[in-house]
Amino acid sequence: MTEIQRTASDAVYSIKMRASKNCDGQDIHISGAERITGKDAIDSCCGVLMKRALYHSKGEPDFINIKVEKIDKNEIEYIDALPVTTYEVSTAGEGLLKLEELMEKSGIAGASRIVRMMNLTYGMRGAMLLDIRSFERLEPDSDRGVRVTYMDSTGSASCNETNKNHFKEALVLATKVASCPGIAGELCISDDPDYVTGYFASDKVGYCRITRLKEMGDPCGGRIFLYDGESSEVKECINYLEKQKVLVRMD
Ligand code: WAQ
Ligand code: MG
Repeated sequence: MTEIQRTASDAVYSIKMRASKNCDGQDIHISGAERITGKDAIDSCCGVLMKRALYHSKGEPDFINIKVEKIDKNEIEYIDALPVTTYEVSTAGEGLLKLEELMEKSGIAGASRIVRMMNLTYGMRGAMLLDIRSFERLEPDSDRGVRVTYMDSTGSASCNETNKNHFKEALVLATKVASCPGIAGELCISDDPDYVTGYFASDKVGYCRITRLKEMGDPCGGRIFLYDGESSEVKECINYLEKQKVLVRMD
């Protein structure tokens, strides 16, 4: 018998995809996504992520990278998803006011100034990390920002969703970010031109979806993580956001 022996393996892998396009010599980000999965689902996950990269509303990529990395199961932290509330608004202006209101409710001062800083996040691959005591930006590289990785939801092992589930992926990210020591909250507007729902999330108010934060067709968007901690602990905070393996329980 020449049949390859397939043994069940409980090894766990991180799979990351990013896609970009060259515009006048500049590398423009198109799409990025990741999964944490078992060995037997690597194949299908890669296929799904590849399709996502190729058929994105931001355009056709010139460069696609899929990285598969074995990770230590014992390093994974399990966290319950933040509770979700949805606020229906009819205009982007109304949505931005709701965003400010939720920040104030979370005890964050200077909400309107923070919302205006969303303009500076356009084109970044990661998020702005903003010190809400000094209004200083804390990202080591302000063009790239801080990119949260090594996260997924439990039970997504089959990887069978080809279309991006904006809500589910954002809830995973927001839950990881809110669980990070020193983070007081997060603002997010999608940079996908056809996705206008955004959110504010914090430990205090949970994950608050706001149904309109920009106009349809607008390619702007970004994320700001609000840091309220000691400057000596910023490194640790960034390390958690970038490296800690997290699986978010959803049901
Ligand atoms: N880490 C840090 N920042 C990120 C990451 C990450 N892993 N992924 C994206 N960003 C930043 C980057 O600047 C993007 O331009 C911006 O966030 C928006 O990313 O409940 O789709 O992936 O329905 O376009 C919100 C869902 C969807 C609301 C958000 O964001 C809902 C979304 P996108
Ligand atoms: Mg996007």
